[in-house]
Amino acid sequence: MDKGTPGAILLKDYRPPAHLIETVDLRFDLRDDVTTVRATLTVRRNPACAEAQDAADTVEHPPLVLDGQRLELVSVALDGRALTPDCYTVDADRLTIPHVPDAFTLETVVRIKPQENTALEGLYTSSGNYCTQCEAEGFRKITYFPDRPDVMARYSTRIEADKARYPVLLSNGNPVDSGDCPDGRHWARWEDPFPKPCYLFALVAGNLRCVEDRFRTRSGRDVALRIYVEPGNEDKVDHAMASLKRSMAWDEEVFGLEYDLDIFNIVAVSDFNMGAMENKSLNVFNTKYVLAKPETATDQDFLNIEAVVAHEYFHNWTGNRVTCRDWFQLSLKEGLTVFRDQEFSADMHSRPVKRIAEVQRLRTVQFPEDASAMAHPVRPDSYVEINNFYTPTVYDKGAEVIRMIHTLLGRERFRKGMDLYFARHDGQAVTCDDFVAAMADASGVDLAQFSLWYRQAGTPVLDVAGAYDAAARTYRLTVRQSVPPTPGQPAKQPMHIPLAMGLTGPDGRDLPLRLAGEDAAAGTGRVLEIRRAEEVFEFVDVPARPVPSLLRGFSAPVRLKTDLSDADLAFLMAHDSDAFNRWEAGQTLGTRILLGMIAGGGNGTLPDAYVRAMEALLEDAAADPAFAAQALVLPGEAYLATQMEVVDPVAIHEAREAARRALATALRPRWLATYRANAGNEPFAVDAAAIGRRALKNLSLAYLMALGDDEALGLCVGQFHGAHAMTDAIAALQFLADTDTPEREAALGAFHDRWKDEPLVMDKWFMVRATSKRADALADVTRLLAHPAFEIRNPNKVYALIGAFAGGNPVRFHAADGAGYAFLADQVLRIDPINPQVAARLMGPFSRLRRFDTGRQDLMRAQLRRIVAQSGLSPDVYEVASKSLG
Ligand code: B3K
Ligand code: ZN
Repeated sequence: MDKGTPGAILLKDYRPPAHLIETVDLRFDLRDDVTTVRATLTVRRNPACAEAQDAADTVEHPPLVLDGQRLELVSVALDGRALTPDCYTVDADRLTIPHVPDAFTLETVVRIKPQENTALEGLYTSSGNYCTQCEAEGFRKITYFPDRPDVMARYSTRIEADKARYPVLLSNGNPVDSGDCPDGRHWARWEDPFPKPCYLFALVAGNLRCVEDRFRTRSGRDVALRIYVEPGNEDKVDHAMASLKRSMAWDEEVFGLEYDLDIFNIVAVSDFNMGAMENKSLNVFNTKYVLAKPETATDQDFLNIEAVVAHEYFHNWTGNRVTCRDWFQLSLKEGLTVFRDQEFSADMHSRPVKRIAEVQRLRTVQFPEDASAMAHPVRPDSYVEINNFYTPTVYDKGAEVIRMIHTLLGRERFRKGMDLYFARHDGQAVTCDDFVAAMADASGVDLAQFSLWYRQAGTPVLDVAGAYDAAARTYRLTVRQSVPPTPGQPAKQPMHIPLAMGLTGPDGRDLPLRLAGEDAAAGTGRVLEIRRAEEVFEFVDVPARPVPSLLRGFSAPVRLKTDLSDADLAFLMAHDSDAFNRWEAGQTLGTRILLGMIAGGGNGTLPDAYVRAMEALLEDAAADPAFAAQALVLPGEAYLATQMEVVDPVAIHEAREAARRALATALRPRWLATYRANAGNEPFAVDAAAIGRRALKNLSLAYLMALGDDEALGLCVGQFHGAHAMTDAIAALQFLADTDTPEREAALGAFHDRWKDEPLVMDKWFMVRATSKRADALADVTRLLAHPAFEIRNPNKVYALIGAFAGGNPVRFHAADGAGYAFLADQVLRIDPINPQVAARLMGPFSRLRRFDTGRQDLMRAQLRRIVAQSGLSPDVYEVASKSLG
């Protein structure tokens, strides 16, 4: 990390808070022009700091410093006495009161303008309803407060608003009282019994409809579950509600964790910077992760909703009951909660298929970040704008770190570690080290070297070579590891890496594994622990040359290099007992072939062995359609890019398209048969089997459409117009959108006319156009900026059109003339004054510029310099732009 960046906050500068807040009483008066917030805080000097100061003989009481931004201060009173302006100072970021007693009550009154808040952080309006987003540092835009997660307080909140326009008034905890005011207004008071950091505060006021259900916890507590949506959307919450109930049951069963209040509320809002927010008992969600019915949402949407509902619910323990000491520890709650939601989804559906999706995301999003100018450890040690650190590294690599602890400890000891973590830290704000200590203490496993995973950035490389000695019947694996340099970390230490593996015998079965020096074989699969730069493992009693199956289940987030031959990979593709590694072997082989084609070989033909291996998968597809639908996909363009020294997006696209056409031609009758076998109009269900059949059907259609003949086009158009489920409609639309046919325009027009009043469905329409492989994609995207359904202030729209083009259409975004780059820079500059978080997030592709040829690098740098030169740039965009320039 660049420690020299101006304005950077450093982990090593952490100090405990000088003052603690015991209770917070908030009164919100919501009016059209302005909202008034009266906050009454009971404050006391932090005894921990007071002792340290007394020991150092400093008698002087520390000043009270409260964060606050964009607040109009009306009054300040201390212990009931109004303070005159000479008793405090206010600047753009804080309120400071130099002389305060040890314990006191502070009352502030401020005015804010939620209607003008386009950054969607703090209190803002969405479709005319009020809502909040406080994580990470939005509470300071609502009132003066020590806005840091290690200050935990008990909250009570009174909300007053016009009754007709805002019939629903919600905050955290339990509703304790409500009433009418004389002038058509009403009020409600909420109390949250659990102390919490201010980033978990939430308020909602609006015209919302509620769908209600119940859950009885295993200790017999009846919990009211309420999902609030805008009128008209009540028919789209069943799946979210069912997902919530499944999550609650799963957390009790797997982790023994029960819900702790009588109400759990979810509110869906259409203007939201990210997916959802775990505010205590009042989760606020992007509508994208709540609303679904088969006609409007894809299978992937259904899966995402289940995962995000679970994720936010799981935060109640991992994040809310035990929270982060400071924002450097963000992965304490995020990595752990992602791991928990991944395990939940794996238990609900197919574990290998879920794992494949996780690894694809890790490799195409997190590995590139780890190799970019924005690379940072899972626990960063410096940031300029914390909102830039809600990253794939903190979330997804963070989850991998937890998964590795799970692998090293095993299920039972991991559970003991979790129990100890809660026993020690319930109600506290703690660090990643505290989590690792609980795991180590509960299990007796030494995790000292392991904790480097929190501190060292960069994706480790594991280089594994095998040697069979037929005479001695031994098989030797030599494992070497290295971690590449990253910004601020030129030299790395060896990591503690769990390497799950097996040895596959010539008959395709796993061999018993016995290491030299062991008395007997201990099963057929094991986890080798790599700790040094080089380790050698010698297996004895190996009857024939095995093919090693390495990194089963992707047991560590590393780049694996092996000396396996193409024939070995084809063998594993057919026989590996680990489903993930069967998929992986096919991907590795496919990657080799495609990289060869990219380098100019093969004139578009595929090795026969590869085609036969794919054919075998296709023949067997009915046994596990969901797995087949993954295994039959060629490595994606984003993944191939990570495998090249210098990324050539055009060559990648052309080679992959040629390979797709070759596979389509070679196996056309089989694709057609598979399409037909899975195209029956079965009743719609969101279970793993039905999702798998739809995925396989649509993959078959994709291959047929790669040929684009009349028969394929006919099937595609037929599917589009006859589809009952969005999964089928959008798949067909996407294939048509790449074509140059009248059917394309007809389908896009029909889809638009049917769905123009459904914002989430229109996002899909924008996304399909933005990711079209046609040469006119950028011109189309530029035109669509003026479409009536596009709104520059709505994050979903920006991500669906601009984000999808820049991040999801590499061949057009990276056009050699630099037009895509100029377009993205224009949009970043336009959005930054409106919403800095969204603007900064759009810049992801620029932060990876070093991976491209010098021509493209120069063009991207020129745009970054144009961005940095802009006056009044937000810290969010400035940080990404300046670090990307390097
Ligand atoms: N904790 C929130 C993310 C908040 C992002 C702030 N910029 C959602 C989640 O991870 O559950
Ligand atoms: Zn989270």
